[in-house]
Amino acid sequence: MRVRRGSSELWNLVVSRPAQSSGTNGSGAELRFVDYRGTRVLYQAHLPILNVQYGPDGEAVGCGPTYRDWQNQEACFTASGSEPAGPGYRLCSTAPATILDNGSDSGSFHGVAFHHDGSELRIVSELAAGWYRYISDWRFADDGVIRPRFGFAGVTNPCTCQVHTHHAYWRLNFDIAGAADDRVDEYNDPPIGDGAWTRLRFETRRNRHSLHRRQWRVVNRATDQGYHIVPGPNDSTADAYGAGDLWVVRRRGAEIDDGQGFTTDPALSRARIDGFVGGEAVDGRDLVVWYGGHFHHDEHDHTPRPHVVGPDLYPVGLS
Ligand SMILES: [Cu+2]
Repeated sequence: MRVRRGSSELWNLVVSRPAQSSGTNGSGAELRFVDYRGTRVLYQAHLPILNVQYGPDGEAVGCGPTYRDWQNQEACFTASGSEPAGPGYRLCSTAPATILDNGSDSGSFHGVAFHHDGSELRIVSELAAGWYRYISDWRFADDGVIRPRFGFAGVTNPCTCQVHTHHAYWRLNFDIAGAADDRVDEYNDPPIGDGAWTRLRFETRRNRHSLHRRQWRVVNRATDQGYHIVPGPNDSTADAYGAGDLWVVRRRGAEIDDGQGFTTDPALSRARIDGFVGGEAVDGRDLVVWYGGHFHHDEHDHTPRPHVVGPDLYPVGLS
């Protein structure tokens, strides 16, 4: 998929539909070789780990207690347009509509829908895992901002009306201007160390911290280009089962996910991203950032808020 503005190319990336995505359980609409204005920014980006966790009320009526779900079963949604690249990849003339947009668990298309609304490209797919419906939604703005989004819905079922929490973990393999020589800095305001920005020198797990307005940036050490990761307002903070909010690890080929298939056992389903944190130096390496979003889902809470999580990734030095 390419996005051009006049003679200049803004985005160039390769997309796999969920049914062909990588990982033990798939990983939604998966992206590779993401270039912005001719500079490689991501080697691979996807969502390989996805869990649901029920509270005591749900558990008492036989829900869960947890589910490790899958992200490679495509569900039908509404998307109209043509398929110039073959079946399952639809270029839309109007915005696609998933169950989160129209409340409908039907439609004539499954696969990946592409739509450019004048300022950003959306790459949308709807997934099914049991009675859950998940929305895999990537947004690539013309100004370089990337908005990974993941949405939560379901069909009528005795469990979905019980309070539960969704935990979704993106794997973002940044390759800023090439694979090597990246680093990650953490921002805290008020500062925790000497200044607002602190370099993360070793593999680590970090939590979001709203009182410190905690953010991160991944930059190439030589060019200072990169992406600034700003947590989304709905992304919450991990509890014990939620495992964490952000991890920085060295890229290793075998670490696409934690190898766990579908299970209801909390001890097995809990995301084992900590297992990738081995104390290795990450300053100047080929890096992977795992980013977790935690969505508390209570169908009796009618406060209008999006059933969507995801950070905003702002380009640094890339325009
Ligand atoms: Cu839910």
